[in-house]
Amino acid sequence: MKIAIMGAMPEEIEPLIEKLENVTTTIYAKNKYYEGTYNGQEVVVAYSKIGKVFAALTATILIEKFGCEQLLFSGVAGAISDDLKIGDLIIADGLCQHDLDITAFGHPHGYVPEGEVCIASDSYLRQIAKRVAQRKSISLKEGVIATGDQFVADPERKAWIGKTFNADALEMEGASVAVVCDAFNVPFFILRAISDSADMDANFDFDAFLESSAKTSADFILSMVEEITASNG
Ligand code: OS5
Repeated sequence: MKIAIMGAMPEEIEPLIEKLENVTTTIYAKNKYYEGTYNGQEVVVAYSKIGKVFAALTATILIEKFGCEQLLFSGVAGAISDDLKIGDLIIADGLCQHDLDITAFGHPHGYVPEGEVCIASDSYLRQIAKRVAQRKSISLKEGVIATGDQFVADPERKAWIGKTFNADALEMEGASVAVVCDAFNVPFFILRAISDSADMDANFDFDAFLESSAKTSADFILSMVEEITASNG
């Protein structure tokens, strides 16, 4: 079984690539895919580029071209919940699109006909994450992550997203990965480490903490791959 690990930005996958063995690379549809092994487990790693469209493209290719049967996303996010501080980890139990709006037709925010507002991530993979967190005494928050094609650096927009979707964190790719994996019936998991608080200081904090938070997330994902391998063995 091959596991896909994706991020959106180079910084989000570099700590993963460094740990791979037997690496080969393929350029496909203007992106680079790293096939290799970690702890004996076959993995395919890629960053999509920023935003929902690029993320959907990469998730589709990981599944349809590379044959991945599980997908783990690793990256950073802006915090909504006051509980979340820079460097903290959050796993998504559900993902929604905060910028999807056909409310003019009487539908709720984030909803399109034949879709759903919130897509649930795989419960088995969440259990794996909780086991890893317990073993390593890492605190893990679980909650809704809201996705949109917008870097949020505005307290009002942040508060609206939090209230409308009951969201704890926000980013720009997770829900589109969820849509793709749900459509192909591929179990998926979205992990984010907080890089900023999506408010006035967001740009500054993002630049300062992208690398360290991306590494925190990537290290946790690698521990999950070890746990998945052990569970399958
Ligand atoms: O992937 C985008 C979403 N990520 C999560 C995130 C987030 N999302 C929304 N609002 C927030 N407050 C968030 N905090 C964390 C992070 C990422 C945000 S977009 C950052 C763009 C930064 C950038 N722009 N140019 N470069 C970097 C340099 C560059 C130049 C050429 C090629 C590649 C990079």
